[in-house]
Amino acid sequence: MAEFITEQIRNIAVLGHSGAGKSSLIEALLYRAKAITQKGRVDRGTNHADFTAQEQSHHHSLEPSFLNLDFNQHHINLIDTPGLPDLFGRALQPLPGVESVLLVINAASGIETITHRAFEAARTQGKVVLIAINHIDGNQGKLPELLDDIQTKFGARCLPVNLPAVSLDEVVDCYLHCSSEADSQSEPLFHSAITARDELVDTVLEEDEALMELYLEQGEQLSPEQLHEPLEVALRMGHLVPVCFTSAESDVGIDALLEVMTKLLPNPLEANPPQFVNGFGDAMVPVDVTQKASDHVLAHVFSVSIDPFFGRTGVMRLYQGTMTIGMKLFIGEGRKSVKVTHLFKLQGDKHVGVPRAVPGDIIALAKVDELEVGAVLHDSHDEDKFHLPEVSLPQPIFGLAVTPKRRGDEHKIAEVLNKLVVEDPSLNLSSSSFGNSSLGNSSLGNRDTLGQTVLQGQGELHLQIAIEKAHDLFHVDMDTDKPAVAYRETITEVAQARYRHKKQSGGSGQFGEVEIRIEPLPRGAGFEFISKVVGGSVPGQYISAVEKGVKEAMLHGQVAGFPMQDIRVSLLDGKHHSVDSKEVAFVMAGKKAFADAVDQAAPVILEPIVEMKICISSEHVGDITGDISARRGMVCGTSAMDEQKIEVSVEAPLASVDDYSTRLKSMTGGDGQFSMAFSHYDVTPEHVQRQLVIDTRE
Ligand SMILES: Nc1nc2c(ncn2[C@@H]2O[C@H](COP(=O)(O)OP(=O)(O)OP(=O)(O)O)[C@@H](O)[C@H]2O)c(=O)[nH]1
Ligand SMILES: [Mg+2]
Repeated sequence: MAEFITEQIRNIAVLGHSGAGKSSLIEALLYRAKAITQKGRVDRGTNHADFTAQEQSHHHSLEPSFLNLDFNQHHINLIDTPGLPDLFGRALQPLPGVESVLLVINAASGIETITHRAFEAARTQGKVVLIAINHIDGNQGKLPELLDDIQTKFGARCLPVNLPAVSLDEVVDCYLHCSSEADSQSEPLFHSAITARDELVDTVLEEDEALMELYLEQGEQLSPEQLHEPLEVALRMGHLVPVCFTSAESDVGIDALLEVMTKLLPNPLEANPPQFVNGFGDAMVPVDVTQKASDHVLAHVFSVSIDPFFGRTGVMRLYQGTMTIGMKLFIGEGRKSVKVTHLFKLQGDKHVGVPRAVPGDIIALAKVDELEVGAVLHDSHDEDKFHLPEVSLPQPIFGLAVTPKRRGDEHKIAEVLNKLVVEDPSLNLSSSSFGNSSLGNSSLGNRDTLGQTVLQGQGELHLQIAIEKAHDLFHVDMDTDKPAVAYRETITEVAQARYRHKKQSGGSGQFGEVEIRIEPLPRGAGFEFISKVVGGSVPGQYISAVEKGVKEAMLHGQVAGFPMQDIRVSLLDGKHHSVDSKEVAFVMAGKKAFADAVDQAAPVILEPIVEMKICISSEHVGDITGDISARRGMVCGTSAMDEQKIEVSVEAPLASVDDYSTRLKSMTGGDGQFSMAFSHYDVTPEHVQRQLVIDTRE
């Protein structure tokens, strides 16, 4: 591999909806640049980006993969990403490591869910976006309409840098070497190439008044070289989104795309630099990276893969300094250094060893167990607290309870699931039933979910793929089931009870007597214990024993055995015996008095209520709101996201929407999306309580 400098590097993540042709396009680019000797095909499982057995059997990309090519003295790092909606979290993972996003759109299907989400994510993170309209072969008639649609949805700033010739066997350049001879080849499908060029130049000139004046006064044609700086400004500000046309099948537009990547897309020094910060919490201050080869080493890990053979491989973007074999690096605030023994460029499944890496490059480090997504590697303790703010990933909305098929595999399963979560931060492991910390925090004992490991992710497919991987790669088998909903119980009235625990068996006995009052607390308040004992009727050392007994009783409510919450318990009075009073006697008395009081305090079952935001096309709004009402949910409002998309805000009991991922897919043909977050607990309607009581008795 040739040596290169930072200015020659381009880092490009390829995003877009499944089937857009991202992996095929990468294959065509690699082949054209002679980085591979044979052009593989996704449908035959021979393309280089989809190299895992799982990807080859699914015929879809399932995780980010890293490829690179050298073309015209440039080194281009390409990151392929999955386009399946369930795997969008994985598609977002490489964004911190790149300057540019190539957003691929299938000309036959037009703008799809992931096209939208990827465009928004890329711009929110300040990435330069280049759009490729792929599958142009066979879809000629649809192209002008699609370009209009792109401009309507993503802004008039989306301008073609080439146009397909009417024959569809080539593309006509509109910017870099636009000529009058080729001018009319794109007509009547599109404008002439020169008209398209003028539009582009006008947009670029808006970034540079002096150049604009020169252009207007002298009527001079400006060369792409003269326009380079304002073009880069327009790209990084998002004022210009170049559009090009390709066919990964017939290789049309592949040369042109390579040229656009090398001549228009920014090198690492020209893009919006990532905002590193030093320190945490209130002490956090922004710091700028220098991107100098001679500076301290600073690298950020944005992807980690764990393979039974290769071990842990971290893919990182080098921001500063030169990384070399043999060098010792620190990871975050770790005191112990790690030695760089294996430094690689990844080419699909191939690890190609390199002796060094320069700033701006994407490289991999293998066999370092401490590597995690977000880790920062550096060679001086000055940078111990440097890090990049975390990329926000979609919240997990779907969970499966997992149990080992074989007894005794619990430990192995936990280990493998943890590996999967390290690789894919959009997965989540929880021992609560849903909504990770939001519900997890309120779990007091958790009778219904105790011991249940729940794997959470974006949808059924996301989790199915993870479980399949655990089986294929790590040879663990799991049973999966719908996770239990974390029901709770509480009381609705004030009650008082007195209980005497007395036991005389042979020698010394047990004696403890308590009187308590219980009262409902506001929702979410948890548990309070107050002692109002006067005159030492319950001696100080036994008061905490009473509290312990009450807490034990609260683990299993009396309606259906769910943990209890939102209750204040006041210890009012009691009796003790100078010989027979012991801690255990007061624990028992507390427990029984509490149970007797709950009996008289009209106990009820509480259920978790979630807030949901459902984003759908306007034609589905009626179906969705009707369905939500039928599921005991409440529509709180709707708002228009753009001309076609509506966001419906909803509150619903978790129990009736815990299969919503599958439900929404079937109601909208896969077009809808939703997010879900825990809101609060509410009293479960009586008929549902009755059913829960029957269910728990069975
Ligand atoms: N006719 C035609 N077929 C294409 C083109 N690009 C890709 N395909 C085919 O479309 C199918 C999907 O292509 P992929 O490259 O796997 O699409 P992807 O965007 O990587 O899809 P995911 O990995 O699921 O996100 C494959 O069968 C390709 O052979 C194209 O330009 N023209
Ligand atoms: Mg793919």
